[in-house]
Amino acid sequence: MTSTNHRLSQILGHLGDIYQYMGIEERFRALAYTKAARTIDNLKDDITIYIKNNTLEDIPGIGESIAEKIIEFVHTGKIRKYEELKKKVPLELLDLMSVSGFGPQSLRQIHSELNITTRAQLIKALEDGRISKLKRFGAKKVENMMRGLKLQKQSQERILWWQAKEIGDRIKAELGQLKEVRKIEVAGSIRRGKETVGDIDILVSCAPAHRKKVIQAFTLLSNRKMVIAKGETRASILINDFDRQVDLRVINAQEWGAALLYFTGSKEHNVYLRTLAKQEELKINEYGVFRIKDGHKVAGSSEEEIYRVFGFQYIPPELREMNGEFELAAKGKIPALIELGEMKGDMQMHSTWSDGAMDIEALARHVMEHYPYEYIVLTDHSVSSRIAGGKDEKSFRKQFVEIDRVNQKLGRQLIRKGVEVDILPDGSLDLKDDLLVEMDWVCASIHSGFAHDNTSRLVKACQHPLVNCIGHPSGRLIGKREAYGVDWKKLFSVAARTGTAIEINAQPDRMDLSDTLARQAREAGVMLTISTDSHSAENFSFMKCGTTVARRAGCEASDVLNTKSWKEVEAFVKRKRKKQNRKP
Ligand code: DGT
Ligand code: CA
Ligand code: CA
Ligand code: ZN
Repeated sequence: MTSTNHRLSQILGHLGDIYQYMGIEERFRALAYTKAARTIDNLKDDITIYIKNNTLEDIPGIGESIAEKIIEFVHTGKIRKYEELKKKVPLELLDLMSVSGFGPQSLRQIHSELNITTRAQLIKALEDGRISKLKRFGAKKVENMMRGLKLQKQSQERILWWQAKEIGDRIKAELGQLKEVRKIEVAGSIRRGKETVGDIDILVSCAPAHRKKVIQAFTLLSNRKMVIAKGETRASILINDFDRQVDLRVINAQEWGAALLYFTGSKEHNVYLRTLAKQEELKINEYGVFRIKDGHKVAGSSEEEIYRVFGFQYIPPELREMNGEFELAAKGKIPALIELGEMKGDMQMHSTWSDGAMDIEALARHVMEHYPYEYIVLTDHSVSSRIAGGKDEKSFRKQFVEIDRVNQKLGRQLIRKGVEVDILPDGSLDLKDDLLVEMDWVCASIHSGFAHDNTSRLVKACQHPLVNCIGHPSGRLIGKREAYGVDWKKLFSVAARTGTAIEINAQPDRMDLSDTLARQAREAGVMLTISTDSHSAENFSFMKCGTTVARRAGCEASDVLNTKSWKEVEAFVKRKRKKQNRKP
């Protein structure tokens, strides 16, 4: 429906860019197309309705010439002028026009004199000195261009959710100190818990008279690098952390729910709500929900209220990805998503015995002081993880004695005996069964052979009666290392059948299982664990990262083993040993 508007708006926007590229003689046309693109993207009704009613030219900014193009697009799916022009310009370079050091004139010269059409060719020509030989391209300009390119690349990259969340929380705390700020929230992909984040979105409500002051304070935040834009109700800055962009929107208190819903997204989730609204003769935007016929406001102050208007249960931000959430909400079947406070233990961590930074006693005391856990499982590495200081059977037996000593000193059975045992290339384990059988919890992981499909190794590990969990199952490191190949369907079915848990590793660059895989695992009946894989004191706080992944996977507490008491963990271990006919 609005997808026609969207596609049309994109093409008109590209035309605007092309005219801008063509230079100063075309500047009015450039402006007209850019504006028309924006207008059409914000239209409530499908553009075809305007054509039918012959009201195209009533839309502000749509003159005769653009109206013709629109009609052509709706009838033929194309705009001939666009097809023609896009053959003449280096399309891939057009989004560089706004980057410092570039600009239409420079790009045209580079294109016509060096026949460069792609970003890669451009970088090469900058590096091998061809560009600095062009007229009007001095060393200083070239340097500026290089810097511009680097910055643009950085801003295009995405950062980890955890990093973005820290930035968002910091800004929320700093700006929230302003007494004029009534409510403040971090919205966008951070609020939804997406594993990587593009930019940071902050929403503030305040009295209209205080907007100016709030926006001023935002542009003066302690970690700002530069101000990108500043208006009456919004502003954007770049901050020093990862050169990230932060967008601020300032709204009135009675618009809070509508604005929060809008700026939390996802875009697809919002678009669907808009479609529904239209069917019910309503209009939804960042200011509220309104009756179309008389403009009467039906809802807007809270998200709950807005969902209710459409007959939906409240949908938590982590589920707003057009992933079946509306079907569930309509039936009142949104899961009671797992909460951080429901975690009763942490089941993967490393001490100085392998590659951790804290000795066992310090680690235990840190946990006791900061976390309400009933248990933690110490899982140092096994022998073949040499770089990680992996230990042999003798060392683990010594460690058992140390664990007993610390527990006794603490006066409670906080620390449980575990291991992160290596799964060897043939799928066998790195430690003998007669040691593993004495462990309270055995987590098995792959630390080698990342280039292969590892399904058979993981399946074999699951079939081992003494393996209770598969650690960081995909092996990915976000932005650094791809996951190895795994037939997930097969693995999940074997894990469910054998009573083997699968880990959601809560390290921010792992999030492994990912949200999508964790969802599949849950649906296959696999018991999950969420563990921080802590190597130092601060790492324990990553649990929040893990519960966020689980929430996005639709998990309730009952889907995650370490929301349960240690007694139930023991029962889980016993069941598998018994089933696989190997008693301790
Ligand atoms: P990101 O920043 O790439 O990680 O992802 P988001 O989801 O934070 O996206 P962003 O920052 O572009 O926009 C924040 C929210 O604002 C987005 O989730 C939904 C809403 N939004 C932005 N642009 C549009 C739009 O054109 N239409 C609709 N319906 N919503 C939008
Ligand atoms: Ca964002
Ligand atoms: Ca944004
Ligand atoms: Zn590991």
